[in-house]
Amino acid sequence: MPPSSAVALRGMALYPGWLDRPAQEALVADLRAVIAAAPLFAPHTRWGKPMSVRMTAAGRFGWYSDRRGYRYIDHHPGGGPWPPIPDRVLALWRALSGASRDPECCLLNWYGPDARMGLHQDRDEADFTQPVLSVSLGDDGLFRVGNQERGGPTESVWLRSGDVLVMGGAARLLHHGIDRIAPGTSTLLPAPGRINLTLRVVT
Ligand code: MD3
Ligand code: FE
Repeated sequence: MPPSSAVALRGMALYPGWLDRPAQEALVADLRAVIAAAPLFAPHTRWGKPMSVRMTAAGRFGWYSDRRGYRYIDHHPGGGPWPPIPDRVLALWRALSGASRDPECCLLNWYGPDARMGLHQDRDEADFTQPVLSVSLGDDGLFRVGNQERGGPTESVWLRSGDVLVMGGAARLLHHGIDRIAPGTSTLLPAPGRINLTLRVVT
């Protein structure tokens, strides 16, 4: 794949098109196996409303939420184990994250045409000195990044299929979200939608 250099976005490093089309297709094949072993589910918010993004995970932990709150759990909500993180995903983490530890959770977010994710911080992990790495596949997603505190100015950028984003240092605690996707902008997936992988060290 042609190595692209990083673009700085509020302290995050964006690698546009880091994965070429064959690499994206290979990753999607790996993720089909993950979803077959650990089916997508819709986490509920604390208020009992299902989130529009469907999720599953690979690795030691998966992220889960229901009326009892947000947390990591060591098994799929259906009772089975989380599958292992695919080797090519681990290779991506080791190449780009700069982290001293391997990821313990590979969250898989599936966005249908109307799904979105509100502004939030990722703070359910124990060690904020460990970076987060995210991979976008399929249709474009409008990513919004804000500040460490609530409120203040935000910046938006379209994340496209094959883009990789690394959040380390002060950027690790920035508010962020996905306002919407643009259905039909990619031919990678058989139906309109977007997949995001978010890799994190949890403990
Ligand atoms: C900036 N996912 O799973 S990826 C999430 O596209 C999440 O599904 C979004 O936010 C998605 O928590 C955004 C980009 C991202 C991921 C984690 C971050 C940006 C981040 C953590 C800290 C700062
Ligand atoms: Fe997040």
